[in-house]
Amino acid sequence: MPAVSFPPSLLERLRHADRVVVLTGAGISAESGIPTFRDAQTGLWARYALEELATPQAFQRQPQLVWEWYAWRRALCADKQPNPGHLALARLAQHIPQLQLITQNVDGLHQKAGSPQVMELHGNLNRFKCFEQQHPVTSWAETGPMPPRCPRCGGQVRPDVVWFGETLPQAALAQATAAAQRCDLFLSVGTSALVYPAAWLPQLAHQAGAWVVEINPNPTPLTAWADVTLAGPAGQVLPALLAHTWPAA
Ligand code: BV8
Repeated sequence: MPAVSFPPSLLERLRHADRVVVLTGAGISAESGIPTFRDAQTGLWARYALEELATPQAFQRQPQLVWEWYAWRRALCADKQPNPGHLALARLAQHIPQLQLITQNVDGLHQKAGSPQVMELHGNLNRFKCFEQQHPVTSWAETGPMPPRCPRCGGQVRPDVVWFGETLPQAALAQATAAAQRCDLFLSVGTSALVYPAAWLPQLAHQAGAWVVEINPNPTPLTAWADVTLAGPAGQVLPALLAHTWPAA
């Protein structure tokens, strides 16, 4: 991958930015060894469409299959570590006190990297609730039926993630929308910008006059209108961006 060059205007803008929003997607976890969403269907799960696994209807139809898919993903993520891209965003928060880090990811790697504030738009693989009443569930007998049963209402336990066709956590979405509409700079990192409403956020920022910067080795629907496109892997581009912006740090 050729080295990415940083326009001096971007470095200047980042150096003096007050309000920066970063939206991350599965691509920022790729260098940690976690398959991205669209190639997550490797191996055992290749024969299922995402819509057969990541929807409430799929869970109601085949609760054990969906439960096992998420158990497989949890196991896949359990030993993965933040990569230099996650770590660079944790350092960015030290330079930009009002940084808003919004993630579509459910792997918890931004928190592991030390980012002080992480807005999880799509939930977290390691949080659970019951399907029927949304009761938080933290433990269950591993020997019992899968999915486990809610100790409060007997409902089936599911991962606390947002499935396709489900609305996002309203408070997080409202906070993310407000941040996008008033930021100076919006970084879209490692996302295909295909899933809504998250994919609206860079558009809102652009309409409000912010500079939109895309960090992705591949083109996406953003590439055509982003102010700057840094075509490279986040684990290389983000550390280099910080090093060029704050060389003495
Ligand atoms: C909603 C959690 C209101 C679960 C996820 C019809 C009916 C109902 C809804 C819709 C509909 N049509 C459209 C919609 C809306 C739908 C949607 O957007 N569908 C898409 C497919 C068109 N959205 C919803 O349903 C949302 N809810 O709208 O509610 C509503 C309700 C009812 C009816 C109507 C409306 C809920 C969406 C959330 C779904 N949950 N995840 C789980 O993880 O199992 S989505 C999942 O995919 C991710 O969380 C992520 O958000 C999303 C996109 O994935 P990305 O993160 O972008 O990853 P992807 O693999 O796509 O791309 C990776 C990128 O990384 C690539 O570009 C690659 O080039 C790049 N990359 C690779 N390596 C690197 C890299 N970049 C940097 N560095 C690298 N090293």
